[in-house]
Amino acid sequence: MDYAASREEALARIAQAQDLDALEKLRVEFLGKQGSISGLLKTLGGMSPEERQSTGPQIHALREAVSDALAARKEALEGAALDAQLARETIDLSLPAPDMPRGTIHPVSQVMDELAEIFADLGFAVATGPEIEDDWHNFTALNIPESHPARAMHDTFYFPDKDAEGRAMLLRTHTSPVQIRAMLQQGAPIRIIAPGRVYRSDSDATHTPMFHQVEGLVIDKGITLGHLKWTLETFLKAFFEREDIVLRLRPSYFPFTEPSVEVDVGFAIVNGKRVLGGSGDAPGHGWMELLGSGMVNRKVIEAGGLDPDQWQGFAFGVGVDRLAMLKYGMDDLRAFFDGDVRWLQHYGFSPLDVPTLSAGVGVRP
Ligand code: 2U9
Repeated sequence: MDYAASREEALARIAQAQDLDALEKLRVEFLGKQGSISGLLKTLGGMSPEERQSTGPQIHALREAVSDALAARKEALEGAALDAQLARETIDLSLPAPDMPRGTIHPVSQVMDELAEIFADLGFAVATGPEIEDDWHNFTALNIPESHPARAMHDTFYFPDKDAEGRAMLLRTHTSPVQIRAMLQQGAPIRIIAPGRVYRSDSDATHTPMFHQVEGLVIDKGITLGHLKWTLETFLKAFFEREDIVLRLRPSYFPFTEPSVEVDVGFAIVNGKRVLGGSGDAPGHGWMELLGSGMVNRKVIEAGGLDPDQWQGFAFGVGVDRLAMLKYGMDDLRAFFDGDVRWLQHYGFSPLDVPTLSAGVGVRP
């Protein structure tokens, strides 16, 4: 056998391999388990000692040469591939930067950050939950049984199929199921706000099928309407950044709270626009309905797995989009969801101005 010729042929073919795949095929052909050189090595076992002494070193030298050539060619091909990639992937650092960053923080995100900041200072944690809910968490646990008119009133988006437990599935109509889940999971006491998207099949100038809510829930011992009023007053003063915010509590009805109160905020008319602040009873002033709230219904505390004779609480709910419009002066809710970059340039916020209580929660861009 002419090992020198085999070697020349193998090295020539390796030198001609154009890419790593072709080279790998050659490695398998020569040195793989069934490879030609591996085959030669296996013949050593059947040779006489003299034959092995003369042939062995030639076969080993052949294997060494082929293996070195494969490694060298591999390095060369990899180097060439890297060079090609580096040549391809260039960044022109001399290009001018855009004249200004285009993205801004959406007013809804800004207001949610402001709410989290203000309520964190009052000891509330932020809780979130699924937007696809079942009718027990969204309705039944909140004292809205199947026959209750509130179920129809919520204009619910239902899914066609029920879940494994036979519960109707829906897009949550309020963030209240988040608080039910929190009561069941963490027990009492509780101080949370639940901000997020909610869905109702309702669409006109002031209603969109998806909007944002924040709800709050406090469960503890000896909680009264006084705690509710102080909390909402402190929140609204911090949010609107005015000390002269005046609240008016009116009796109302919600299935999940008893007693229930609607909260109005006093406003004045300044240059034809409503500006929050002062008593709504003053001349030229009025009251604007802003929040719903109340003491958590005993049945809801029970549904949350707690004993209503031990634990009491208050809850409230308010539209985040509505809060943003009032604070930052937008007049059309639909523009919130158009994704128009010009609107965002005007109404959006700088990502660098994070709301803080020390620097002001509502820093304008
Ligand atoms: C639990 C118990 C009670 C949350 C509440 C309201 C009153 C309310 C509306 C405000 C404007 C919805 O966005 S809106 O249309 N909300 O009036 N929400 S009390 O009560 C709860 C929640 C969870 C466990």
